[in-house]
Amino acid sequence: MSMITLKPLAEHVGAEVVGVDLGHVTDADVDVLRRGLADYGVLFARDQSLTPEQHIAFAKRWGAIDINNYFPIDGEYPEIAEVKKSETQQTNIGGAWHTDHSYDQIPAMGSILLARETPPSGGDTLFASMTAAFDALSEGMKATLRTMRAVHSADHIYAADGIYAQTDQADLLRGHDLRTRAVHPVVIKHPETGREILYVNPAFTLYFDGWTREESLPLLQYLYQIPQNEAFQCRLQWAPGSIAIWDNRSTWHYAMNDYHGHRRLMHRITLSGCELFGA
Ligand SMILES: O=C(O)CCC(=O)C(=O)O
Ligand SMILES: [Fe+2]
Repeated sequence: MSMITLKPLAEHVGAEVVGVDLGHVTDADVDVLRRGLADYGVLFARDQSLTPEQHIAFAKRWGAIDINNYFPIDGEYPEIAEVKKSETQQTNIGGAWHTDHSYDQIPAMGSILLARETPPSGGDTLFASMTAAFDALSEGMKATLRTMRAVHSADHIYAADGIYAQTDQADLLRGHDLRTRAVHPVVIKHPETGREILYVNPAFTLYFDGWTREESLPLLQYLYQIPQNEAFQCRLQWAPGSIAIWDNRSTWHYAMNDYHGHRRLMHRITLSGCELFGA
């Protein structure tokens, strides 16, 4: 028996987890959370004063841990990546709509992000349901997209000549010499629920397989504006000790960069995933 209650945060995505100390979860709690993550795409809990060891132990209840190749790692705990912005930095991490790790052939399942230091206001994270975005399309568009694949990469973001290299996050990030490329179905089936998901994102999707970038962009842009409708989103407002667990297959996220002059430090553990298949 688990004492956990899940309270939906919005119509299509997100639930707040109440009645749990994530530092001491039972197997029954983990089952409820696993089902909740599949149903809601992102789970959010407040006031979880986990130590780094407890954060890692909780992550291991979900499966294996991926080490992100780009984010700075907390020296003592290689499993924990730091997502941070100082008082003097202008650029944040994740400040545009994206799905983590779609540039990997076996993308990370999700992440467990724990807020350590938060600004007095701002610094929220938005999540969008890519299941709801797919459901909103016409049957004709759905059928066409089911036949397509898309090419993803992170090189234009993280490489030595990529976007972050031009910013004040450049010195913190690693992996400038890595090269990534992955091809995934445009419509994937969620490995647990079987629900269909629109699996392209503005950060890492380059073009449709077999199409040019120029040919791909108009359709990609059409698809991208759908989850940007607030009706498909939820918003997480952080305080130290808030924690989010998200599913990278069924959601996009966006870290707001509206707290210049203040520090924000998050600890992220990335959860390993599986290969993604179409319908
Ligand atoms: O800082 C955040 O709220 C999220 C940053 C992000 O995109 C990530 O950790 O994957
Ligand atoms: Fe992200």
